[in-house]
Amino acid sequence: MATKNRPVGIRDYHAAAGGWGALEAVARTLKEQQVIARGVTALLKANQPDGFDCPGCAWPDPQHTSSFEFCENGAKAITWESTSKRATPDFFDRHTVTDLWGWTDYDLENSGRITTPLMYDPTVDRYVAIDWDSAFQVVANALTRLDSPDQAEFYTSGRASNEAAFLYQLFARAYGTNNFPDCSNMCHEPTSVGLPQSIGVGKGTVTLEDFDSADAIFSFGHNPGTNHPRMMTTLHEASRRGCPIVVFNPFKERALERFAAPQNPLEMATFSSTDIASLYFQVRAGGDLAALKGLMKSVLEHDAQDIAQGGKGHLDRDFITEHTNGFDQLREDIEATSWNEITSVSGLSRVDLESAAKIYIRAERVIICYGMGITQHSNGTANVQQLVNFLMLRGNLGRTGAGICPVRGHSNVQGNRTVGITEIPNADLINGIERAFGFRPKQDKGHGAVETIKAIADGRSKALICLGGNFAVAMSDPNYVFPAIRKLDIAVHIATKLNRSHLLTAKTTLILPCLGRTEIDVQSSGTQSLTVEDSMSVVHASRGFLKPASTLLKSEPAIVAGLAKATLKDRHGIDWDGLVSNYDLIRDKIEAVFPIFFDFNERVRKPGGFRLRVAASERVWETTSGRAEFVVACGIHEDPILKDPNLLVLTTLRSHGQYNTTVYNMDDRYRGVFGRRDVIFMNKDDMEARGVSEGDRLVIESDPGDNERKVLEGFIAVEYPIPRGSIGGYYPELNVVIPLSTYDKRSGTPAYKGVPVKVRAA
Ligand SMILES: Nc1nc2c(c(=O)[nH]1)N[C@H]1C(S)=C(S)[C@@H](COP(=O)(O)OP(=O)(O)OC[C@H]3O[C@@H](n4cnc5c(=O)[nH]c(N)nc54)[C@H](O)[C@@H]3O)O[C@H]1N2
Ligand SMILES: Nc1nc2c(c(=O)[nH]1)N[C@H]1C(S)=C(S)[C@@H](COP(=O)(O)OP(=O)(O)OC[C@H]3O[C@@H](n4cnc5c(=O)[nH]c(N)nc54)[C@H](O)[C@@H]3O)O[C@H]1N2
Ligand SMILES: [Mo]
Repeated sequence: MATKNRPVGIRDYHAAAGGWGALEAVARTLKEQQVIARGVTALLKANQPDGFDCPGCAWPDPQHTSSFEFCENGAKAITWESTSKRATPDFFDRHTVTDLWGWTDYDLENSGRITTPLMYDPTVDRYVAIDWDSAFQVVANALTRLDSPDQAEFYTSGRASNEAAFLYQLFARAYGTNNFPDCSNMCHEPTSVGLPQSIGVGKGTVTLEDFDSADAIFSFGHNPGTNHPRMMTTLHEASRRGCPIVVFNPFKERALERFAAPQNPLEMATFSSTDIASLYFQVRAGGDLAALKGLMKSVLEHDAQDIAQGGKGHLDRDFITEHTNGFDQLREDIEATSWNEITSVSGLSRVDLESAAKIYIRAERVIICYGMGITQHSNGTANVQQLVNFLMLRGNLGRTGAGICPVRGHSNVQGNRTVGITEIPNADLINGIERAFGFRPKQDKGHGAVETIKAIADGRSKALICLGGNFAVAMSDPNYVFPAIRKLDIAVHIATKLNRSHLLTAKTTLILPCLGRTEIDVQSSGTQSLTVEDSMSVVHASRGFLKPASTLLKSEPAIVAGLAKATLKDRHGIDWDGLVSNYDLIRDKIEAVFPIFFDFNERVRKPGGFRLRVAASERVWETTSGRAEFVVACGIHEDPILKDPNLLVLTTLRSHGQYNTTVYNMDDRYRGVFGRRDVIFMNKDDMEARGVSEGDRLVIESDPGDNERKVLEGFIAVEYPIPRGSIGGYYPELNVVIPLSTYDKRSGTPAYKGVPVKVRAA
């Protein structure tokens, strides 16, 4: 490979992840965003006891009391927010919305922080400044005019604090709808749907301390070197103490292979690094269910052998008998699945799967971590439940050093759910609101993300309010989504920076600019703290300290309260102004609705905050049966390629230089891609079979089975060591070939990582 001529910007990258490359990247970001002074002080306050919660990811901090934990991509997220660039009314005066539409996503956000409320004026095709009261009134009028509250959609992106999210769901429920599409619908919804059925709670069962005593860690479909860099500290430590780490991922992600910890002086001084994965299995995209059945089959076979030889076997029979249902059905299903099916769909050999199963059996305590590689498939929920089944064979739940660890996305996406952002309210939520506020919200099921888009496209929904995010760009199938959004009566975006969703103007369109995590939030009782919940159910305070980007910004809770007050007047007697004057009062109400938050204000003031109870961590199963359930996924996920060898399975990924739809720069350092994103990673043999050479322009076409072709032209082929049958490229660019109909029917999560496509040279 070394001597080959590669396309512009494509190189082999040999260094370990982390290390000096990461430090250099931070210095560059700081410079580009002109924030040297502001940014550096901000970095020092990230995840400190008296500081703010890093908006980068939801990985927990050791007690939230440690010294600054270096994180390249956390640093990017913070500097991106604390930039000195501003998108002022003057900026919007200079650029029409039609002009801005032609800009790249990078350039849109790079225009800087929005400084004042804006309303779209179609006569001049521009956003113009509007005062807050008028803005609230415009929204209130539009919402009041709808025939039914169910014609409105309330989207949430997972950055909102518990306080903002709680007020937001209270507003929508008091207004009269359960339409809560949220980023979780595109992310860990299979976790929120799958885990409750299996173990009675939709959250992970492990704590950060459990990683110190795990004997093996299995990692499925997540890329922590880029998306959860602080998790690398945990994996680095585990690896150094000899804990095997077994990875299932179609891509050889560099940080999972080897990592140099920037806080390790020896590794930095000697340019050395630590090997992370002890076994790395390049499973085919969409092959995890098969791989998991292979692992379980191997465990059951070893168990039977051991018993035949007079041993005690390898299953935790006490756990299975005492705590679970459905083991016999699981065993039948696994026995009925042939090794032939398992190996052809997973792309892994029986020997490989057996070697991983041996590590599993030898370990007394096992943790499984997983991310989008598991959830974003049309069988995402079944995938999650097979992870649980695998763990339960040896009782790896609810004890020290063992358990399930969904690695969450947005920094407070889990907290948003906990405080009521859900389109499927349960009785506890409804009863809690009635108890605390004296009115009973309705309990019918509202819209998730996919249903929202369909309702808007059909004209059933007419208003869209977005608490953060870039909904239209994050969804699959923009050619369907974009025109739909433009048909709305009203679209409202509570945001920090300009993005493409804001340019999809409706009859009325508003942008309401808010404070970011890093900024001081002063209300009438004084400076406020917010709270967030991390991936391990720890709730802690977050307090910004930078001067706000503009004096006209309001906090998210204040904006939500403003909208609610203008719309609802004094309906249900909720004192919106009072709640916002002092966030302790919002927290009192959170506690009143959700008793799990008892003594909220007191407990959250302790350094490090507190962990919400997760019953499954104590082997208490809040399922309908009161037991943990082995949920069988019959058969193996249908493999499109086995039906039509011309098809490939497309998976979409985040580069190292992006945060979801926010593109910080055009580089994906660890994968050796620089200055471009128009790439499709392909296996050499798949390229040859199609007569494609590296650098060739491609045509990618998905086949949703209806008459609407989804096509993308012009991206280049990059030869990459991934399994045959799998191809990969970047999100959100590739959303154009993902049909809206390709999603997990149980959770509604789009199958962003399992799209059957045809590929040819242009
Ligand atoms: N810097 C940064 N941090 C982030 C984000 C960001 O964009 N940038 N996004 C945040 C959000 S919202 C989220 S949800 C998380 C996302 O974090 P991750 O879950 O890590 O998300 P992805 O990068 O989409 O993909 C993860 C991995 O799945 C692998 N994969 C793809 N298909 C398959 C498959 O079929 N099976 C298996 N086993 N693996 C597969 C890919 O190769 C990739 O390594 O990160 C959060 N943190
Ligand atoms: N093909 C493909 N599509 C995907 C995925 C994939 O892996 N592949 N991943 C999916 C996943 S996991 C997710 S979570 C979604 C992400 O979907 P979203 O959460 O909707 O998208 P983001 O890109 O995180 O939103 C970025 C915008 O949030 C706003 N913002 C930033 N900070 C703040 C803040 O503090 N407050 C407010 N109010 N606004 C703020 C800014 O205006 C910024 O432009 O995308 C999904 N889409
Ligand atoms: Mo996410």
